[in-house]
Amino acid sequence: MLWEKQYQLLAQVLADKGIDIERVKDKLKKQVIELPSWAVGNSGTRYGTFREEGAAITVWDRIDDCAEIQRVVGICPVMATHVLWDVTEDGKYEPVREYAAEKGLRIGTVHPNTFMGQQFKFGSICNPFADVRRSTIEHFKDCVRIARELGSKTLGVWLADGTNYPGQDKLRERKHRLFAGLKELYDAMDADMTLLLEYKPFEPAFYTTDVMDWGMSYLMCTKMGDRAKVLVDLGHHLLGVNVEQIIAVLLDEGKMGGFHFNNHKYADDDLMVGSIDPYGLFLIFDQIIEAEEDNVDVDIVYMLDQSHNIEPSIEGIIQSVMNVQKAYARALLVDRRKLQEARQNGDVILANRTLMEAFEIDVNPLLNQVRVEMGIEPDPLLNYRRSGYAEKIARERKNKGANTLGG
Ligand code: PSV
Ligand code: MN
Ligand code: MN
Repeated sequence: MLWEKQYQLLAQVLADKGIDIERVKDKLKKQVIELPSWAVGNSGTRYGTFREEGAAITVWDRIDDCAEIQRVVGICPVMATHVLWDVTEDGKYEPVREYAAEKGLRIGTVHPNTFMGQQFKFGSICNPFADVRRSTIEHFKDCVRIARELGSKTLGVWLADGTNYPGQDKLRERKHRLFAGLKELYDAMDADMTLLLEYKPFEPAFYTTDVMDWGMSYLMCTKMGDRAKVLVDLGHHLLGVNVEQIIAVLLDEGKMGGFHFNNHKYADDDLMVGSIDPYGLFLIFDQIIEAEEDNVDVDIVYMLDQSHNIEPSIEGIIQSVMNVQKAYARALLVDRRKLQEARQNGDVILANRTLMEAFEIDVNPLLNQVRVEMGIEPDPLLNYRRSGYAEKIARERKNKGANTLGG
């Protein structure tokens, strides 16, 4: 195979640079990305949803699909869940955990849902009405119990709270309510659980959003304690924001907790990660690896959070996982000695070129080799296409009803 020869050549080039390819492969094999259960069902925009014949309808379908994705990619043995969606019809969670385990998956980050009920018109824990705040906190506490039942140690909180008009509510008071609510959740968690707090600049609220940026998330997490960290959803930034710098700051402060990977061009587009800006994704991983090399304690939960509106969901997810792997692999191949030397000499051009050189490496042969060593086929997408799984679920699920989840 051509890629095998290319791999041999790459191994030689890296050896000359003093980069240990075995170490790189080992890191790539240990990478773990949580699959979002909600991404395999039908999803869409507020204008409508295009149905996919084989889209997952039940929680069992979602587990089956995640297991199929894991079969071909090998680095996603974990399914992230939304509590309202990933439950049996009679409200049980243990069977979900058991079925996932049967399929070789464990349940990862548990996401409370405080945005889909009528009561949330004015927010959840920031709501001006105490009864809504109270019932949201009850839901939070319930999520701790659910996480226990699912065997999960991570809660991922995104709040849709905000206001639409100036004057609508007192902003400082909303901040107080926000902290009070989060703190109750934090205190209700087990000692080995982590709370990840996601931020988003706007939508569904359009004037103010209570957790609007990393600064607010960082502030809340710092006030809560060590087991609260920031969750960075790549689509939740205004245009031009330097996300990799945010990552660097959070890593340095010990508050970088998790990612929701996706890509955007305009707002919270939820496109396949790496499809619009693969270089930006590489620069994020570069920060992570640089921190690791500097012995910073890096403990990050990686998740996808995407909405596959026009592409087949499972294929979109497979492609996304591969894009993340490529970015990670390239960042692992940065010639850090050369980079350091260029920096010490104030050689901006060479420093930048060193990063670009790693970004430009064709890492497909390396990733193919990693997969073969893991006992899976080198090309996950072709492997999936050849398997007949898409046709099977289309046959079995067709006409069984449409299930539409948010994205
Ligand atoms: C909000 O836009 C978000 O990114 C949050 O993570 C939600 O939990 C997710 O989308 C799914 O609706
Ligand atoms: Mn998200
Ligand atoms: Mn989002």
